[in-house]
Amino acid sequence: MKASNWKFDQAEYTIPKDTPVEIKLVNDEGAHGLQIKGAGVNLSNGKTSQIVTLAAGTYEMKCSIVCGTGHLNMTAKLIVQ
Ligand SMILES: [Cu+2]
Repeated sequence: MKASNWKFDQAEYTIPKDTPVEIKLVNDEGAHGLQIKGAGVNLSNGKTSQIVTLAAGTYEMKCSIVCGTGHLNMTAKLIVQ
């Protein structure tokens, strides 16, 4: 997942369920974090990746660092199927 001012590079990301997947955050521009609600993911402060195994569903992603005027627009969906 790539972040810039002020968006993620995709509106939706799809990963397979019940499979370990490495979630990686790349900041192309600015300083952003990534929080995935209900998935126990919070990438910020130098932590840039985490391996998760998730059940099927749709998870809300958002930037976890207050990064500027577009911060509240930094959302995306993680679809696990
Ligand atoms: Cu932000």
